[in-house]
Amino acid sequence: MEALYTEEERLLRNTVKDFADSELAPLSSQWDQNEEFPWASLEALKRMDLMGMTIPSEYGGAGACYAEMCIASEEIARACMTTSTTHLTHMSLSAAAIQAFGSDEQKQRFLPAMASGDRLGAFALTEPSSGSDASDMQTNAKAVSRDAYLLNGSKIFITNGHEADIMVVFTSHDRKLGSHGTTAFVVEKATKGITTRPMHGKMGIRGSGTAEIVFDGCEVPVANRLGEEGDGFRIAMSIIDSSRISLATQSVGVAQAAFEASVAYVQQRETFGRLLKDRQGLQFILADMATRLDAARLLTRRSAQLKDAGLAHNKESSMAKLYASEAAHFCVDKAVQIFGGYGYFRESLVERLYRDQRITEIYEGTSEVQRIVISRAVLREMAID
Ligand code: COS
Repeated sequence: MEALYTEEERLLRNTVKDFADSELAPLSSQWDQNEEFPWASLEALKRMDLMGMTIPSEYGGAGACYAEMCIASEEIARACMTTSTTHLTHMSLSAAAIQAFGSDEQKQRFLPAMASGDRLGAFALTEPSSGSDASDMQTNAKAVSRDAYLLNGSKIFITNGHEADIMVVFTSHDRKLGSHGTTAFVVEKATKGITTRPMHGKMGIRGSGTAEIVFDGCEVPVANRLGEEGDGFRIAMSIIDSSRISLATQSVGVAQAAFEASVAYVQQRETFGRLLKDRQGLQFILADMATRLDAARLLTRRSAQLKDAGLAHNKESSMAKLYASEAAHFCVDKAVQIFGGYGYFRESLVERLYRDQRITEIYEGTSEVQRIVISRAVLREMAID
């Protein structure tokens, strides 16, 4: 696998890996145990210029391509899933939506502070009654003058929702129009009429912020609308298409962490007078973990390369996200099994990885939604008529 990377990519991996091991990993347990937002980790990412990695250099970012982003993001997730979730929501959802669909004026206004990490982003799509069925939004945007809209409604499970300064918010102006009645806005947290309520008690990625957001007569200028009225769902779906690549890479990162812990453990732990590594049953498990990990990484890299080449990648990013999250599930589950009782306690790394992994099969489209996307694409491509 390493041989498939260029010299620059290997250098990038080594640099981010060393950084993540020394600055992110030591804090990861603290964020988890205290349900504490990872501000110090974000400061470290800012110092490394990673907050705006994929934002073009003209807006203050590093201008990295998706293949490079995958390499860096895998290392961040390997070290700390809480930090990874916070970082990817900011960069691959929120900033990415402004980057792809904002006017030049909007990009100049919002992206530089997001690229530096001085202003954190969120992406508010999910609502209490619309998760997988994302176009069925109830948050209403009503044009009240030529210059402004009033937003009313609520969003739920929004990552960075309480902490973010800038939110990309999806609304409906006419529910009868379904996905064509949706509109996206960039909403600044300081705007009147916004209340955020942190949601506590998650199983994993416990330090990441998750919030409910209520819009109560929140006035947003027309100048903050992304695209035209009616473009909202298309914007959301197209950004999520790319962001699923980031999520796949995050899954590879958490799987890699579980794999490395397992490989180290079987070389130290003895049962019945022999090291675990000498037992074929354990060797077969490691072989399956290694194979699924590489397959997940390759699918992810392919979708990133398609994205970088400007080619369609809707099916391929769903495949990468689906496969990588399920491969990660397999790896963390086997890791806990290999560690036995030691893997079942809070102080064990694999216990946290087991909890942190689970969300990768749920957010940014459940595994079931990925299967819908893939099967629709396959049937379209292979239609007989
Ligand atoms: N890119 C651009 N446009 C897209 C698109 C995409 N990936 N997917 C759909 N669209 C467009 C379609 O072309 C269609 O437009 P027209 O009516 O003009 O033809 C419109 O959006 C509606 O598409 P479709 O009918 O396929 O939408 P569905 O309601 O059937 O929903 C799924 C499709 C389930 C795939 C979608 O709702 C989804 O991905 N849901 C999960 C959302 C999610 O990830 N939520 C988690 C949020 S955490 S950030």
